Amino acid sequence: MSTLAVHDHGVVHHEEGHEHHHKATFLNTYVFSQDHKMIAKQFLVTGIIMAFIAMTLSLLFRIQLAYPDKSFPILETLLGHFAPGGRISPDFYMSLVTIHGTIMVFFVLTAGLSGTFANLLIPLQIGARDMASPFVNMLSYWLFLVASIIMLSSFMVEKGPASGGWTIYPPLSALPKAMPGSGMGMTLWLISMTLFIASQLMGGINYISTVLNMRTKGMDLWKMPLTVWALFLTAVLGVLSFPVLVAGVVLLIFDRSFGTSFYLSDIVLAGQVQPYEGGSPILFQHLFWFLGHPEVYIVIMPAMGLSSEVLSVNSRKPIFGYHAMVYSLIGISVLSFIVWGHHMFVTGMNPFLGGVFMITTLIIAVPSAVKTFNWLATLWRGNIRFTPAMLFAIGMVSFFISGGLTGIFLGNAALDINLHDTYFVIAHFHLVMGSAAIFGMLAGVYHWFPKMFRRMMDERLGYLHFWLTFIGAYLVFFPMHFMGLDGVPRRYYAFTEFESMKRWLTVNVFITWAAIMAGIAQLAFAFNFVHSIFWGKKTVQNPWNANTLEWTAPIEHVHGNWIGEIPTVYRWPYDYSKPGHDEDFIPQNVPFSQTMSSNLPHDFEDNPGGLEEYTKWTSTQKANEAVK
Ligand code: HEM
Ligand SMILES: [Cu+2]
Repeated sequence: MSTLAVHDHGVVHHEEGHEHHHKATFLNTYVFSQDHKMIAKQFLVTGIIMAFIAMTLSLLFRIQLAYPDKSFPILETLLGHFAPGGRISPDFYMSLVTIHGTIMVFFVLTAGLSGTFANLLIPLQIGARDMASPFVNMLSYWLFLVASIIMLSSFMVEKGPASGGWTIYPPLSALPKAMPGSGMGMTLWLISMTLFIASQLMGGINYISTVLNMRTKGMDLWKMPLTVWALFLTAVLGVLSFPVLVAGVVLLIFDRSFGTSFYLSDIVLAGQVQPYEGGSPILFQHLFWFLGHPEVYIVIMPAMGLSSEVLSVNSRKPIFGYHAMVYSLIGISVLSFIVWGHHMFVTGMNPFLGGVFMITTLIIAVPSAVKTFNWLATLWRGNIRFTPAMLFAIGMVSFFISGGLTGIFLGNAALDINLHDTYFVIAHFHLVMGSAAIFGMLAGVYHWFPKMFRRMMDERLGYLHFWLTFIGAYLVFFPMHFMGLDGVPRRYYAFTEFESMKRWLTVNVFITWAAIMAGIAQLAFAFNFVHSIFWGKKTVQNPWNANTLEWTAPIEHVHGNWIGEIPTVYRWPYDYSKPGHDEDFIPQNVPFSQTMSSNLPHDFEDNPGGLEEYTKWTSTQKANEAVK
């Protein structure tokens, strides 16, 4: 093996020489690191902290829903004027819902999920020494952190954080005096999101250029693991759709502060006719959902990629329908841009236009079903290892099916007009997004923990975490379908004001207690995560016997990922349980001359010599069989 390290930026120098130009201080190792592996960990830890905060907010408003008439003095002690007399104030309730949704969707499932795994896996799985621009990559994390801090700081302003829901529709968001959450809190929301989007773009452009330009020898697009495909297409979606939200947000800032009227018209506030003319709040909805719909795929596609990988590794089987998996990701990506109108069926859009959006929306069910079918076929007759990561990946599939099915109902305009803004929608997106995407992320955390922290997580705590969360999530979200069908609206502070909804009180109490149980289960995860970083069992280099390149890199993290040469790739990543091979896995960097098994004949395309060798090899195999 060569002692020379060739960096992708073209600098050639001795391996031991790394320290002389990057002195390893605490600050540049843990804080201002430009190493993608460290940035991945930063995204992960920040994402987990944000997830716990958002979860706590949801438990607070669930308590309000379960006990709408009771007061809890402790709430006043904790929240001060946001909970006078121990009851959460209606305005603060709206803020809680808003910030819970915003943090979960953007800060946890977008930044926490993609930021962690795109950073960790893209360079390691395609055989690159780092991102295309490690410096911009570092900036991406820092902007994310600043955005998170600004979002949380809105709890410190007097009138509280933004309210009106994570979609921040005008006019509530555009008129600073409309409600408490339209004031300073909303301004902070807008600033935070603008920085957040800048962070996403920096990250996304880096991921895209890294995948396109920095793959190692032999790693053609059709040899990339599905994780890389999914993270790559996610980045494309983000780069194409987030700028539209920035545009929407900037116009909103203009309306709020500079007297324009992009979104305001015919507004009467406290009996006073407001001077705004022209403009339309519906314009904001178009801009928002042009991001908003692709956004739901920005959160689910990385989860799909991670789960595909975990399912294949732990079934000890090639992923079923690799090409179909990639094409369905591409199909979903393209389609996700032409369906945003399904969030706007009730805005009074022309029914013909509604019909067009309905058809495009329902077509997404096709690639979604292809993926589901392929996951199940991968599991079918596999030699399954039920590691915690595997359970979470199976859980992801389960939630994707049960949440996706209700999408088909909602996609029909005639049904959606009744179901819009009810608990049915809450049930739908918490199953697909709140549960499936989180489970995919957790599958990723359990599976790649040894790669990140060089130690194993505790399995028993992992099983405890899985079962309590899996059962808890169904107990919380399944009953909501029935509430929604009965017409219970979302974002109501005291639904018992209405006689017809009183009968749902016991169900709300049940859901709240299930949510508290699921919340407590997350402490098992938090403990396991922190404890294992320091005291977990030390890992071996390839603990899961997986094929992808990250497991060929040394356990100790080195700058540039591999000591000496970067591995060359000869085969696709799913050569599991191949006849004619001693072990049940063949890593991507094992040449065909060492073992002729491959599941993918096209591995021999562009390699006529290889195909010839393979044919020769199979005929000798056959001859041997005949002799036996
Ligand atoms: C077969 C696929 C799907 C279809 C046909 C579908 C359809 C729909 C429709 C029509 C709505 C609007 C409901 C309303 O507001 O009245 C909706 C809402 C939503 N969907 Fe889906 N969906 C699908 C998959 C997904 C996936 C995979 C995710 C996330 C990973 C997702 C996340 C959401 C979210 C977050 C909302 C609510 C947005 C809000 O108003 O706050 N959906 N879906
Ligand atoms: Cu949508």
